[in-house]
Amino acid sequence: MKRLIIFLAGAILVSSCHNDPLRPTDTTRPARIDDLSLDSIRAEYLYFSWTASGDDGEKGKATYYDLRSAADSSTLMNWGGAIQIQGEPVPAIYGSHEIAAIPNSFSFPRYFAVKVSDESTNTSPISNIVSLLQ
Ligand SMILES: [Ca+2]
Repeated sequence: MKRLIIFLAGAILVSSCHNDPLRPTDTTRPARIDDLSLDSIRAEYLYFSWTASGDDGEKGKATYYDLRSAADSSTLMNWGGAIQIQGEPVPAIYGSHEIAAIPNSFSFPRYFAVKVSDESTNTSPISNIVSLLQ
């Protein structure tokens, strides 16, 4: 009986380990989003849309979006200094039409882009940039 308990404890440990050879580590990042667009500008919200990327390139479902903005495109391209925006949707399956309503509290000009990550924090390249000049 004691041996059985030790065996079970070992099995649980192995099944929760990321290095389990039966479940290889995910190293494939989501594909880049190339169709980010600003569809509608309202007094209170900006409405963005894009086509969902996947967990692995163009397959599956990613884990989270990171939509950011900056007052100039070079800051946005450097990413680290860009402002994170709240309100992105949870990713749907690859190819889905995604919509985000973002509170319109920006000064102009303003540039926007999005990255998408999977559950292993593999992150896509930066998307196309959308500019809002006035
Ligand atoms: Ca992946």
